[in-house]
Amino acid sequence: MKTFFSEKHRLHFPQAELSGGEFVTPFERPSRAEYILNRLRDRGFETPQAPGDVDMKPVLALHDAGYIDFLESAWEEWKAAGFRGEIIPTAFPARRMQARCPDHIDGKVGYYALACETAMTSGTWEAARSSCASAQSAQKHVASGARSAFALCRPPGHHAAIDMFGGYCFINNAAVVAQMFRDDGAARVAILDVDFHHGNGTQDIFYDRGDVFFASLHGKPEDAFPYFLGYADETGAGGGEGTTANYPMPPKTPYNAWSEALDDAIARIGKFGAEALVVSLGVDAFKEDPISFFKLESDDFTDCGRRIEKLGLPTVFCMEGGYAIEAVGINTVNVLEGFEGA
Ligand code: SP5
Ligand code: ZN
Repeated sequence: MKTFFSEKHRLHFPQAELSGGEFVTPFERPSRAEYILNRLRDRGFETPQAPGDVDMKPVLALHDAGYIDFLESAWEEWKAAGFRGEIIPTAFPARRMQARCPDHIDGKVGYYALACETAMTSGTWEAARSSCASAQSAQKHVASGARSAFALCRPPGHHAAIDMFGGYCFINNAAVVAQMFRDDGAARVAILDVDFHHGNGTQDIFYDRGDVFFASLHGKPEDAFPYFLGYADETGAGGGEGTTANYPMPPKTPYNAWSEALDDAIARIGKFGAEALVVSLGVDAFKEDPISFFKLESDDFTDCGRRIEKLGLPTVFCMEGGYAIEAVGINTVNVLEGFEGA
């Protein structure tokens, strides 16, 4: 399986994440990519290929134009306002307030944010674009006949909604890949999100669309970020009724329970008649993940990859989360090896 990866991910490295009332070094940090690259090399995978330029057309087909403009100009506006730190939202359009975008950058940031753990810096936008470019090159590789490809995306994407960033995400890479498969003629596409966190952004983007099935396995919203989406009774709306499937699970969920949800999601994707599959590949369901609460072991990720392969679909893996830094490479590559028949 070929890997697509851009060194430009390094341009996104905020110093701070607000966590438990403290500023800590972000869990989503550049060294995550190094661990994954090292493991790919150690296991004999092909040398990763740099992506081509990002194509903004499918990005703008899914994300709000004002949101994309905001991401592009946020850093300059933040500096021009005289702020000295990294971009961190502090005020939000909470209940019974106006959902109108302010002019001042401090207000705009809150308008377009879903959470405030995710800081933006001078290089964030370029890194986000390069991450999406890796996903797009992986899609093109599969669309031209490869069975599968791995987009080593950083920053990740699945929390990025139509018009919101947060959860370490800015552009929804997996959603863009799904849209590109549709544009290439696949009548139906599925996205399987195995990251520990609910893929609220992906769900938001496709909630009323019947052509893209979205399934997410995640920590239940009562107990886990992003807290405000991902309940089992969210099943889609309008033409998308029945094409969203959520599998919220409680603290300490082990692989036997998690894999039952996985099998159900896989069966639903098969019945849906998907012609291509996008996997939002987070490995934060791992038992040692510092911000998550499932109990998967490293070998379970191999088994997960095997089960996904049984769908028999052209598949693009997009990297999402996974913060147990020493194991992130092992767990990620285990999924890919399981898919390839290990
Ligand atoms: C892509 C992805 O995995 N994003 C995850 C974003 C999670 N952000 C907030 C996490 C808050 C967890 N706080 C628990 C701290 C336990 N030490
Ligand atoms: Zn996650």
